[in-house]
Amino acid sequence: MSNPTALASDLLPRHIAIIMDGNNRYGKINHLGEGQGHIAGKDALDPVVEYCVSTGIEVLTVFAFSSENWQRPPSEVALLMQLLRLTINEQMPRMQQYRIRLRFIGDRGQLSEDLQALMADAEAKTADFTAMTLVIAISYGGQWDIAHAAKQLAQQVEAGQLRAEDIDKEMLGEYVQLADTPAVDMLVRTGGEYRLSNFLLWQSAYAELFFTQTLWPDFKVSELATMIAEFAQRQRRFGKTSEQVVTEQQTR
Ligand code: M2E
Repeated sequence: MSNPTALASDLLPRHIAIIMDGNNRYGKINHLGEGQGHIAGKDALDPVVEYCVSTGIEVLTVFAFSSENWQRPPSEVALLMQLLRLTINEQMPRMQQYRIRLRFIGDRGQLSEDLQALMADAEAKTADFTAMTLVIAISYGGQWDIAHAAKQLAQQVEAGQLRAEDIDKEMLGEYVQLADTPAVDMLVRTGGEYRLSNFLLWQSAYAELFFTQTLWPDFKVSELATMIAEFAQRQRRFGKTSEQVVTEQQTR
């Protein structure tokens, strides 16, 4: 079944990004052991992925591990790395089943060789799938992303292949991560904080923002569906004065 909420496809987000926050608080509230909140959070993504595929969302990007997360206690970093390994291995049959392309963004050089190899292998095995693209941001930061793009242009200038005066936002936009996918339409943050936390800064320039108190392990597809309906409402007003919207509704 495609687009089960029956929203016109021009009112659907093409690219949804999610900051999956609240795992540690979920662990504390539910008296789980250290790191167990992340284990609970690991499984909350599956129904969200299935819902996005069935709704016709083209790209879903999730923040699994930020540039700043390296500063967490070493035991938590180690657990998250182990969970990443485990999750990638676990997800591969599902990617095949749903024909989902898996991609990773972030500073891979920071990750262990075996994790880098696992990521490259997962990308290669799913490269031809077109039902949806699932992007996992690991060791990712929006400022790193923009600096990394700037460095590539600077190297071209240094090599005499590019003139500095020819650099504009369109050109820089071709070198940030996900330059080949639609911009983020909808950015969701769970866990009750009202911050972007250095997620997809460039790619979210015009994104509609959604915040919820729900902790990530408690996040349900029904809440995402409500947000997508709200997104469609907001799109109907996009770039128009409230008077124009009223006039349009009257002439319908
Ligand atoms: C994820 C990673 O906090 C992270 C722990 C591991 C699972 N996770 C959250 C992810 O974001 C890889 C895949 Cl293939 C899917 C989800």
